[in-house]
Amino acid sequence: MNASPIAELDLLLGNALSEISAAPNSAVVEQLRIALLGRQGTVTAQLKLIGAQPPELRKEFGAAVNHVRDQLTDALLDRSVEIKEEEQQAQITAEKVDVTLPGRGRHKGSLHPVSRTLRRIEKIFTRAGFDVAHGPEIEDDFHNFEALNIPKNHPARAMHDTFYVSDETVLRTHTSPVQIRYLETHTPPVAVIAPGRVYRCDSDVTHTPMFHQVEGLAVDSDISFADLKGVLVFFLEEFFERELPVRFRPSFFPFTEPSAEVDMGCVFCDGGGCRICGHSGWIEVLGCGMVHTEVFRQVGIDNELFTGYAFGLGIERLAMLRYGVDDLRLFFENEVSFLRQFA
Ligand code: 2NL
Repeated sequence: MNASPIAELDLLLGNALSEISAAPNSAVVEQLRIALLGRQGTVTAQLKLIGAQPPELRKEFGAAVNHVRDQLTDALLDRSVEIKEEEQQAQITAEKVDVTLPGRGRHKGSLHPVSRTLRRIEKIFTRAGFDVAHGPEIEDDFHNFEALNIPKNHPARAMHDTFYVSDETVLRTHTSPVQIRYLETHTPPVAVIAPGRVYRCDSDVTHTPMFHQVEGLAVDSDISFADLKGVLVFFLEEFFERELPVRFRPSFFPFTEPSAEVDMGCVFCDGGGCRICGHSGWIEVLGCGMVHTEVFRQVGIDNELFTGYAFGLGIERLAMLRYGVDDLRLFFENEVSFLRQFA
């Protein structure tokens, strides 16, 4: 049994509408448009059949085919607009930038721990009234040794301690020569620190051939050992940001008399005794003393009118104590993973 032509049109419309609404993209919509409304399309074929209908059906059939064509034309247009919007939305989603994501980050450089420690030391001493002086790293015999009461046959001059540049010049073994030069160009009262690189022909786990030192010197008409003690205790407590037990032990340096070595209470065990302080509760941090009369004589300062104190400390050593670094060599390897920890 054949369904009526009108019923077939209804079926065609129903199927076409559901195909259109299921079309996933504009290409499929266009295929459907051609298949339905194109020159060879199924609806176009129906339009051509209007004239072939019996006269009593022609008007109704014609209206029905036109209705189907209009419905499908609208549906195709609606679906393409819908798809265009879907595609645009998908593109926007795909291109969306999440501005709340954390950035990838840039690594900023930072000061080397030795530089940081040096700046910290300079800040404390300049606040206490000290000038900061610099001098050459290649020194002559007079400024590095002779003026400091280190005579020609002194053990500190032996080849194994000093890098000789020539018979008469060396890589400075301490920054004392900077202070000798300072005394040659300034008249007391003076208060100065001399930071910088120093060189010793020595290399093992606790010694590197180059390291950094700060020396300090104060000369005036009435300088005493009590002034020395006061300034060093002030410095250590500022540097370590805490009250510290400090003790002075008698020692010897050719350029000071009397001389002392300074210990502070171990910052790792608070004096209780640990591996770092050799279970003594004390850590040696400085050497110091009252400027030797021979040093004053060498630079033309009157021993009857002036006295002075001097001290010297190793910067790497203080940096190790402050930052808890247990291996001196880390300062010279420049491993980025080590250096970043001081950012
Ligand atoms: C240490 C000991 C010291 C000095 C350095 C000095 C400088 C002049 C005159 C007298 Cl111009 N003395 N410097 C004095 C005592 C000790 O350093 O253990 N340094 C790491």
